[in-house]
Order: sequence, then C-alpha cells, then structure tokens
Amino acid sequence: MSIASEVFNAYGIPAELIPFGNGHINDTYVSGDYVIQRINTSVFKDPVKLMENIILVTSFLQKKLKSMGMDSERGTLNLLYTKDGKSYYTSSDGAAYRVCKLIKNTVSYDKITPELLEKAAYGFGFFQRLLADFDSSALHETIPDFHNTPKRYCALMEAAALDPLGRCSLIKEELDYISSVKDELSVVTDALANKALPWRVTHNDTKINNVLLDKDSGEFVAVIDLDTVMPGSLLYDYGDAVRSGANTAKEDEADLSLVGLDFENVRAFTKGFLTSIGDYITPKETELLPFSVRLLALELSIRFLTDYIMGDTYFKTSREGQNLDRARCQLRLAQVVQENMDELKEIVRACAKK
Ligand code: ADP
Ligand code: GN1
Ligand code: MG
Repeated sequence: MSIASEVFNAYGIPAELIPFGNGHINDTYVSGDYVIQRINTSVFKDPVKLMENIILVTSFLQKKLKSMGMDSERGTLNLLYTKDGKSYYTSSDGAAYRVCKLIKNTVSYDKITPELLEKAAYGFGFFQRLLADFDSSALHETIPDFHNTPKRYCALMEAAALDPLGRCSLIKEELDYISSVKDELSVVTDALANKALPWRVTHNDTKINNVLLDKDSGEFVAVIDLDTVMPGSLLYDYGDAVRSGANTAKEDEADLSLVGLDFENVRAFTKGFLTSIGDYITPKETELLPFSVRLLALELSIRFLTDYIMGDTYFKTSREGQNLDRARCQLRLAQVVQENMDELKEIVRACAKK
C-alpha cells in the first residue's frame, strides 16, 4: 500500500495528494476538503508534544471565537483525529502525518498589497489578543530558544568554527557584519529577562503567508501554522511580519539592489496591528517596534547562514545557494531598516497616536 493510501485509510478520508502552499518546514498537501501535512520531525523532534500544543491552542481559540459569536470553523485550524483517536498518524516508513480541515475560499500571499497587508496585520493583532488569557504553563517549547537571538548567534559561530563544507570563505563579510552588531542581538532577550518587556503567548512565525484572507473580500479569516505558538514577545510577531510583508524583494532574491522597505506596507501593517492590539501593548513594546524589524531580519539571516554553513538541512531549498541568498537578503534588509530608522519611528508614532 502506498504511504498516501495508508494515511487516507487511517483517517477515512478521500484520496488524492496535491502539493499545497509555500511553507519552508512541513510538506503540505490538499485533498478535497482537507489539508494533510507531513510533520518535519527533524525540526519538531517530539510530534506528540507538538500536537498537544496544537490541540490546546486550537480548542482554546475555538471556544473563544464561539463565545464571541464568531465562526470557529473558519477562524482557526480544526484538526481531525485518526479512526483510532490519534492526533497524527505514523506511517510504515516512520513519518508523522496530520490532517486538518481546509479553510475554504481563502488565500495566503508571499507578496502583498498594503490594503491586504493591513487586514492580515489586523488578524495577527487579533490572534495575539485572543491568546491574552491563555495559560502558557500548559504549552511545550516545541523548538527550544526559537527566538533567542544571542543563542542563534552562538550557533552560527559554532557552525562557522566547524565549517564542515568549507563554505565560510565565501561569507566572511556577512560573518564580520553580524559580529559587529552582536550587542544589538540581546536587546529583547535582556528586556524579557529583566521584566522591562512582558512575556506573552505569541505565534512566533508570523511570515505573511501564515495568515489566510478571504479570496473574494480580502478580509482576515485565520492565522495558521500554529507549530511555534509559545511564550515570547509581541515584538517577535510584529518584527517577523514586517520583515516578510514589507520587503520589496522576494525572500531569496539574488539581486540585493532589489531589497528594500516598502513604507506603504510598513504603515499598513503597523496600522492594522495596532488597531486590533489597542491598549494591550506596553510603552516599551511600542518603543521597540521599529527595532524589532531589524532584530528579526538579523536573526533570520543568522539562521539562514547557519543552515547554509551546515549543508542546508533545516529550511527546504530548491536550488544551490538559496540559503545564502536568503541570508544576504535579510542582512541587507536589516541594514535598510537601520538606514531608515527615523522614518519607521515616525510611522509607529503616527499609528500609535490614533
Ligand atoms: P509550513 O509550516 O511548512 O509553513 P503551513 O502550515 O504554513 O506549513 O502550511 C503551508 C501553506 O499551506 C500555508 O501557507 C497556506 O497557504 C496553506 N494552508 C495550510 N493549512 C491550511 C488550511 N487549513 N486551510 C487553507 N490553507 C492552508
Ligand atoms: C519558516 O514554516 P514557515 O515557512 O512558515 C520558519 C520561520 C522563518 C521562515 C522564513 C518553524 O516558516 O521561523 O522565519 O521559514 N519556521 C520555523 O521564511 O522554523
Ligand atoms: Mg507556514
């Protein structure tokens, strides 16, 4: 029996596997009214704990949406269980497959207009607020130290010292730049540690294609890709979404002259996010919003570079050198943010005033 037939049998759903979406981590397929994902177990090492988190978060969100008179089928992921009651199926080749309902008539974007980005931003802020009274002590840390940027820096330095494929000679300039800004990398982790910033339950992977918008109206429908919902800072969600939604270039652009910040998109995201966040945000968080875009771009460049040095084992790649291009784009973006910090601060100030 093929693996696909095994999965269908386990769930008792109709067969046909069509690759779906542009995620870098799991393998996603659509089959009729369902989305099937082969969980990347080298990234999520404990699928049992991962799925416990997804169940906790989605059932919390479903209840909350219902209590607000909202559509809990469309407003978050709805997981299916196997015929024998499991949250995922282990196939005969040892892989882990999960199934959830397709959220119909929706679309996610890699590149987005300001109008749609404002709606997506509203959704990310709304998601954050829905989780405001979620008990974080019940959550497992699905990827330890996911946004611990200083630890990400240490991992990069360790990888560079090993240099298993001899790739570091090509990236001296990038490594030097990252080392020169090392002190900036601990701004948020330090502030969380000394309680200048609050810990919250955050999404932690707010790339713009992790939000679904209605195909016809463009209205926000749901925040998806809930694998990294964990305690974190609101700044991670804002910074990651802006670095992905306001970059003028694609994430793996080889021509760095195309990398830039689309200020209309920054404004649109900030407006939508702050509208749904309201007075939930603290002054210190507001102050650090512009910097968070730089931090998240630096952090992701560190992660892409580490993966490049180690042989491209974490992020999916479709061509040679893709992780290096991705890393260079994020580094360039971090520099552009720095060069335009005053403009970013002005955008945040204007949106926060309303
Ligand atoms: P990854 O962790 O690999 O990024 P995602 O969970 O983000 O995987 O899924 C990849 C893509 O599949 C998403 O960007 C989205 O376009 C689509 N997708 C995933 N789940 C659903 C769903 N329940 N309904 C509609 N689209 C979905
Ligand atoms: C991954 O899973 P996906 O494609 O939505 C990654 C994010 C990165 C992003 C960069 C669990 O997101 O942290 O910012 O790629 N997710 C994980 O494109 O590592
Ligand atoms: Mg995703």
